[in-house]
Amino acid sequence: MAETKLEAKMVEAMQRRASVGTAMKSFNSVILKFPKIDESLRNCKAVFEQFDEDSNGAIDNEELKKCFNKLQISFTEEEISDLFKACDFNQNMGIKFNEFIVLLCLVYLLKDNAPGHEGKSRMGMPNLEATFETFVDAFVFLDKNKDGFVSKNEMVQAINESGERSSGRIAMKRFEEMDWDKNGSVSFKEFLFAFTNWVGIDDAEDDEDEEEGTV
Ligand SMILES: [Ca+2]
Ligand SMILES: [Ca+2]
Ligand SMILES: [Ca+2]
Repeated sequence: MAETKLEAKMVEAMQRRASVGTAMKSFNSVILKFPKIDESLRNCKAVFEQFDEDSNGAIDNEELKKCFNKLQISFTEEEISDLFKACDFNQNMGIKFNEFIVLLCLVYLLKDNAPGHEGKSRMGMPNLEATFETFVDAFVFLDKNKDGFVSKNEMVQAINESGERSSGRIAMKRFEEMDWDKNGSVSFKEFLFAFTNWVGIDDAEDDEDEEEGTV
């Protein structure tokens, strides 16, 4: 089901991570972590601003390369460009703040296979990495059959376990919010985009549509 090389790598990394297991016990325990996640992501804004060198509210390919250098993330040009395309959701050639969070979290997941990294900071941002770990953990919790995607049934199952009376309806609604391309399954990337919405990260830049191309 993976469409690109990058997506295939992400599924692989997720499955590897899933074999370790999850600390999540219920969907509610995920929700309880929202306030802390929110705080941590707000701190991420400072990182974003630091790498948005021309302060235009988006990180372009060059800025991203410098960012990776600084964070000592050794990805090939092709990988960086693939990541950029994968996270530049509205394809306006720039990574907005919420897209940046998704991108960093994907990097976090992909770096999981680096040998000898257990228990060490992968990116030099321990607080943020703890939040990313929560995202990964939550996804592993939802992906019961460990195929690297969350299906509608898996979502319903997870929310049913939480014992909410209206859980079926909530689960469907959550699932539809997450399944951005409406292909019936939720990838980790889609999950992350949904999460950044749920915890209330808005980039408050909806009104600056046609600014690309200005030099
Ligand atoms: Ca910029
Ligand atoms: Ca699954
Ligand atoms: Ca999907």
